[in-house]
Amino acid sequence: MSQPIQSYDLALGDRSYSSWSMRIGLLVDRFDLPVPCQFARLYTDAFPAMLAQFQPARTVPALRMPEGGVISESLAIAEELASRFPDRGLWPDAPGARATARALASEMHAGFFDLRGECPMNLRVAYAAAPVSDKVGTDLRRLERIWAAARTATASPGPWLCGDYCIADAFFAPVAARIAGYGLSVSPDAARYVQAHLADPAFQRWREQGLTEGPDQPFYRRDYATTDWPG
Ligand SMILES: N[C@@H](CCC(=O)N[C@@H](CS)C(=O)NCC(=O)O)C(=O)O
Repeated sequence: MSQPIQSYDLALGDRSYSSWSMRIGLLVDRFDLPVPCQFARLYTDAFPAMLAQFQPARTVPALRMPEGGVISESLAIAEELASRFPDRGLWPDAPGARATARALASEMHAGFFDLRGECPMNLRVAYAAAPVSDKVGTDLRRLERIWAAARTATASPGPWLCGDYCIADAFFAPVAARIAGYGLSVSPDAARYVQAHLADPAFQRWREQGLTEGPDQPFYRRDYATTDWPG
């Protein structure tokens, strides 16, 4: 007897706060992937209840594949989606640009701990200019450098780093949100890249849907002077 055809199933957290969820959620939206998403809010009982259906994952995003296995880790999920939907262009076609994009996404996945730790993603608020440490400045200078190098290496003609929007750009979307939301100072080129994310329709849809998900999560609140959301 043949097995029933199963669907993909993707577990995600708060759109406003879960940066790893955002990366994969943006890929699903932007590349029109047939991957149904379910959401549970961090710090609620619904979160472990959802993840209980996605064993052995303990974090979001978590992807159940049609054949039944579950994988977590954003980069693995992005790679797997790129492999399973090869006609959608999640990675650049050209080998050189693809290599650059892979390196960018990997560095994002493995690093930028000071920026991530001091400026947790919060798409519900913008601060005029958050006081951040020199270590965050070091992360920002590194981002400027690798973004500029990627543009040069791939001769990217448009707003994205390696030609058309790809996994590397989705991986930096939450970084763009942090730079914009915390009022962090970056080079003009980097600021243009941040603006491209803020103007991206998939980014805007994600952010607007997050605003309707319920009360603010106190963990992400900071006592800095606020300003209007810049996008
Ligand atoms: N390295 C993981 C990190 C995932 C992660 O930390 N997700 C957070 C939400 S953004 C989470 O599930 N937190 C819940 C917990 O740690 O209990 C990835 O790339 O997916």
